Formats: sequence, C-alpha cells, structure tokens
Amino acid sequence: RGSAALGLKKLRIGMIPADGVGREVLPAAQRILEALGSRIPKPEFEHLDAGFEFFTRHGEALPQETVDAMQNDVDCALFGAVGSPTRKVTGYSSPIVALRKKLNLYANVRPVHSITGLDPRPVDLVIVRENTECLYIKQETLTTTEENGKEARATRLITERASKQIGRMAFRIALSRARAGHPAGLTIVHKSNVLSTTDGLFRESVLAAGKENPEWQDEGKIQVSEQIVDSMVYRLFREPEAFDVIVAPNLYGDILSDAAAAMVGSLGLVASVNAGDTFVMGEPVHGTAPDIAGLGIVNPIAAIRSAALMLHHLGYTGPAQDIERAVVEELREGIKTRDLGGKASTEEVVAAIEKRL
Ligand code: GGG
Repeated sequence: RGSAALGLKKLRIGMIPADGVGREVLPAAQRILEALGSRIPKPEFEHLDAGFEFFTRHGEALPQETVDAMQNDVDCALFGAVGSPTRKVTGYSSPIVALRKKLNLYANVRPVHSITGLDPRPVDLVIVRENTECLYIKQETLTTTEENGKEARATRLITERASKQIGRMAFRIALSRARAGHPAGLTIVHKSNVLSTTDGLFRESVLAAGKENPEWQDEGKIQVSEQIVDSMVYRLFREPEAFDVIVAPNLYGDILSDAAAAMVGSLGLVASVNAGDTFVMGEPVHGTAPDIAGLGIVNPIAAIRSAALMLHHLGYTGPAQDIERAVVEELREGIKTRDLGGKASTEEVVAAIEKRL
C-alpha cells in the first residue's frame, strides 16, 4: 500500500473521532496534516461515525456506511478513541475491535521513544501487537453450575496464520531499524511456560516466520530473543533501553504498550497504526479520557504522531519526519499539557507545532 499511495493527486482520509477526547485530538491531527501543504497530496477528510456514544443514539457502534467508506472511499484513516463500558451492554460490541478485524488490520505498531535531552532514560522501541485474535475475538459464555455458581469462560484464539503474519511484520520492522542503525533485536513475548498450546503456537509461528526470509537471519542482523510476559514487564521497567522490537499477542501487546508509555512520560505521547497489507489507520494509544473530555486540555501529540506514522506507512516518509521533528522540537522547547505536568491547552500545542511546519 505504501508505494501504491505515492503519486496520488489527493489523499482521502477517513476520520473516525468516536468518543471522548477522540473528538478533540482528531481535529488537531487534521490541522497538522493540512499544515504540510504541498508536501503531501491534498488531504480530503471524510467524517465517519462509530463509537459508544453513537451506539446509544443509533443502536449500533459501527455503522455499515463507515465500513463501506473505509473499504471503498478512502486511502487511509485516523481513529480517535472509543469508550466502551466496563459492564456488559446488550447489543454493544467494540467498534475498534470490529474495524481491525473487518479490514484485516492485523498489526498494531506502536513506537515508543524518549526524547534525547528531555527524558532521563533512553527508550527507543516498537511494540508490534497482533491485532485480530487472542481474547479479543470476544467469545465469552456465562453459565451457572451447582459447584461454582456463575461460570464465565472466554475462548482465546491463536492461529499459525495470524502469528506468522505478525511475525513477518515484526521481522520487517526489525530489519528496517537495523538498516537505520538501531541495535536490532526482536523479542517475542509469550507465556508458553503455562499456556503451552496457545502461546506455544504463537512463539513457534513467529520463530518459523523468521526463517522464511534469509535477510532476517543473515549475518545475525536481527538478534531474536524471547521473554515470558511477566518477566517482560519487569525488564521493561528496569531496563527499557535493552529492547528494540517487541512482538506480542493482542492482549499482552496492549498491556505492554501502556507500560512502555509510562517510561516516556505519558500515554498522551504514544502513537500507533493499525496496519494490514492494503490499508492503514492511525490511532493514538490513549483512550477517551472522560475526566478531561471537552475541556480543551487533552494532549494532541499522540494523535498528531499517529497521523505522521500513517503517512510513513503510506510511503510519505519525508512529511512524516517533518511532523515528528516539529513535535520533538516543541517538546524540547518545553511545551507541556497537563499529563506532562504543564498547563498548555490543546490549541496552544497544535498552534505551536503548526507554526514549526
Ligand atoms: N485509541 C485507543 C482507545 O480507544 N482505547 C480504548 C479502548 O481500546 N477501549 C476498548 C474498546 O472499546 O474497544
């Protein structure tokens, strides 16, 4: 998709703000994309509905029109945040989980890096999270037994196909980082000492994927290692600088990326893309932040970086780097929203980054 998107006359971007602060950070990302001017094809933004709030009004969280538009009308997309309730709501199911599945956005790629001169610890890693399986298939049952009373069960799906697919993506990213001078390493995260069938399959499939391409093994370019997930969390906090590319099943990858965000100051800084072979959708890692939604104080940087990451995946690496450079310069200059301990508003951050572009 990367090179296919190059040379477009216009870039049609589906915008799905969804819930909470998603509605503030997506307009911020839009302004930054517009500020790139002729460095990218003229962006055309198409608002698309989804989310829990949409569900409460219309009875569906992901309208078919949104799926159709994503499949037929746009070149790429940005997603804000979804505020799924923690209790079961009849008829509701997470739209972001469904979108990832319907569009086969099988990888959630989450770079986490500190800023030299600003953060005390040098963190520079990428979490590659499998995005379509694991417990997220949402096959849960509730029964009642005499012995236990209520009994809830969930099916956890791990397939060789999806695990190899995410493995290939992780090896590709590790190789491109090796070529860019990173001390390349790929860490496979699992819990196969306990879940030897499911996590065992994930582990063995990622390792098998690594054997498919001689480039991934040549000259020991990519050092492959593995970590049991609990020990991974411990090491991530103790020595985050030891990690480069981390590949994990869906749920572990989700948890690890919030932990990694803590190492660089805030979830408000961490971007991601949901990537498949033919489509890419940027998405800040943070959620809806209902406590600050609507106050104009949310940190827009994760969404802005997600837009940059989306451009990078489409092949527009120069403009993507321009955005990242502007963000880093502004952070070094000392601009801080509340999550970082400052008082800057969303508008102040966007305007400052815009000015640098
Ligand atoms: N942008 C990330 C996000 O929206 N996080 C919240 C989340 O994933 N909630 C679970 C869900 O509703 O699917």
